Amino acid sequence: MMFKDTRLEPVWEKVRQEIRITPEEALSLYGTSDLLGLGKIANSIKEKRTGDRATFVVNRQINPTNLCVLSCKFCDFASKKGRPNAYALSIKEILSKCSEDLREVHIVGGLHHEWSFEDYLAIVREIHAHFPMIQIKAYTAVEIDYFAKREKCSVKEILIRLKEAGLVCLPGGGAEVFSERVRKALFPFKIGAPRWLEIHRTAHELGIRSNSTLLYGHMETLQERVEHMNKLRALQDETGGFLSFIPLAYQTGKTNIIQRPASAVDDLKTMAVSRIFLDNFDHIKSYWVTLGEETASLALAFGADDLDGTVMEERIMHAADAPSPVGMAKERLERLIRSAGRVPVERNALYNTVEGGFETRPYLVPA
Ligand code: V47
Repeated sequence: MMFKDTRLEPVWEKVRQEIRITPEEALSLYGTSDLLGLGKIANSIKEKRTGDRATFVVNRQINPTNLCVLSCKFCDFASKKGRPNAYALSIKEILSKCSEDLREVHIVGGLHHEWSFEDYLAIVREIHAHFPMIQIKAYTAVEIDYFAKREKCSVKEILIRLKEAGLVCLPGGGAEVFSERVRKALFPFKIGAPRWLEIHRTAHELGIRSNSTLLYGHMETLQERVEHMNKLRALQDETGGFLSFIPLAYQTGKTNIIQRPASAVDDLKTMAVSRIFLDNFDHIKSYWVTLGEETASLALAFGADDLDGTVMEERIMHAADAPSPVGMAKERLERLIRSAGRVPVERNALYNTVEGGFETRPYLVPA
């Protein structure tokens, strides 16, 4: 492989020999002017793992409530009691959003001041009872922490009860960026890195897989992004329980934290750096909701192997004025994947393919 920026050569050599790169090398990749060279390295890793395929899932996001006891400065979604946009869905309303064609429901929402853990648990139990064919991905580590504190019990107990009710994996939200500096400035009352990682470690120990995210493009530094990925890589070395990494481009909304969203160059670099750095992650997700369709499609040549899903009713990013659609028909997702020169493959929440094709490696619960 030839590079315009010869500084990419040592990284390419390591990738070829399957030697992991250091955080310093990951940080230096952000400094390259050879965007396409960086993309080629990430793409070679992606293609070695999953060839020309790109997966997607027929899923639906359900945000049961936007009422939230937290007041994170970066969030446009959360609301308070009495505000005109505040809402809380009933179980009946939630069930009416589910249908048998779904392979996954993705449930995340606010920390409701009046709901008990039993209320949140009932959502999982009822969906599972009525739609046993749908895999349920529900509640971020932030919610799990809230349930454990409200119930005065351990995270392990909460997760066991959720698993019994039908939960198969945790979404990756709530991680934001693992930086105490940013946490103090933007989300001081939300859990930090140690608790987020502890909750995911506990989930993995119980055989509950999970995703991971990085919220970027606000006030974090590039070094903080890499430190974040480094913490995820270390936990993945321990447990192997993460299914995917999802870089979430911050939607500027009305919070006035930053005036402009990250550039497409930054989006693609972040995608590529994560694919190269996170050598122990099977999947890197290009989330079209935050990237927009064009960048999300380009990202499939910069290391991403998955375009997430039909989503149907996205509320969190759209509360922050995300310009992407709120959902996408399956056919449109497939077209988007084909337009990127990839072969669309439908998957479920656990990344098993729906019709033949490849299987993800089996996950063994650590002893
Ligand atoms: O934790 C909040 C982020 C996350 C904004 O696991 C914002 O498969 C951008 O985690 N602009 C929730 N991001 C969403 C999430 C997610 C999404 C898709 C798939 C999966 C998965 C997980 O959204 C929050 C926060 O980091 N967020 N506000 C915003 N204005």
